Amino acid sequence: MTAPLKFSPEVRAALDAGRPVVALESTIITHGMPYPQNLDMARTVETTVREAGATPATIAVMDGLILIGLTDAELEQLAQTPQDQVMKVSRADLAVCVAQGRTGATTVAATMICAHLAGIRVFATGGIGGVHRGAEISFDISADLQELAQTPVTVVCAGAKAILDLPKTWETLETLGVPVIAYGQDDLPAFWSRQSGLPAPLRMDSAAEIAAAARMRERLGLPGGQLIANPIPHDAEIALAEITPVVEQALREADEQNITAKAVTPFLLQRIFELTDGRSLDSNIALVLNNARLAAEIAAEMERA
Ligand code: PSU
Ligand code: MN
Repeated sequence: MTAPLKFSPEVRAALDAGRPVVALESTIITHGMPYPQNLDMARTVETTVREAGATPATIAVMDGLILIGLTDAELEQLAQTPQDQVMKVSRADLAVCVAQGRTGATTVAATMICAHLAGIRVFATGGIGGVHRGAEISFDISADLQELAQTPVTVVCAGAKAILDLPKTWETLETLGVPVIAYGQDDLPAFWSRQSGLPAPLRMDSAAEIAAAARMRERLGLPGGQLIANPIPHDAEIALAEITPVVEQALREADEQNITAKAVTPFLLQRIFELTDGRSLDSNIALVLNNARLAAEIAAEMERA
């Protein structure tokens, strides 16, 4: 029996013809941004991928099927569904969500699984999940990290958010054998900020190098993907010194209100949005578009070889 995938005609045609395809996640739409900016972002990121010469494949679960590429009506429906009515689907939830015919938005981990099932090798997002601050007590470590260790998809992000424990996140990826590659600079970027103050373990300056490294992993029989950390564009960044106190306030509030598990990231993102008068969202959208462009270039390089 094969996986219950439903391809949009656009994605099916691109894959059949060997044209570059870029996977996109849906948790960022339902749990990462408010409506209507989330819908606008989801549409713009698809347009950006097309303009960069690749085909976008937004991934989500609906009606017992894994959708690889959404129609505009499906995108709109997902973007409008309140957070508490759509499942946030990670590796642990994927089979249950599909089997029960529920609506689910896929995280980085689940999107990687679905992309791989669909034969898509490159995926653009904003930020990955990671090791949460206080993980030594809560044990809250995103399944995204383990997924990168086992599923062969190259994920383009803008680093991890400072809501996480960044050093522990990068250390964990190293332990899991995941190449963390800064794009075009020596430092790891930190989502809203170009610099984190942490040196990147690896650096690359072109999409061709990134595609070549992915191919070499395959030849060497190494499982898992690669994480590309692409710095936010200069004009959209919020300096680390400016965003850090905001993040710390949001973290204190989450603690006071006993927010835990899957609710942590959505709560923090919403509070940081409010505390920055929406600037964090503008930055978030800019970096997603920037990642979509790079992912499209990488996807094209992968098809070339
Ligand atoms: N980080 C962000 N924005 C997001 C997410 C993470 O900056 O929207 C989402 C992604 O879908 C990611 C998920 O895969 O949250 C991680 O959730 P958790 O920490 O519960 O694994
Ligand atoms: Mn978690």
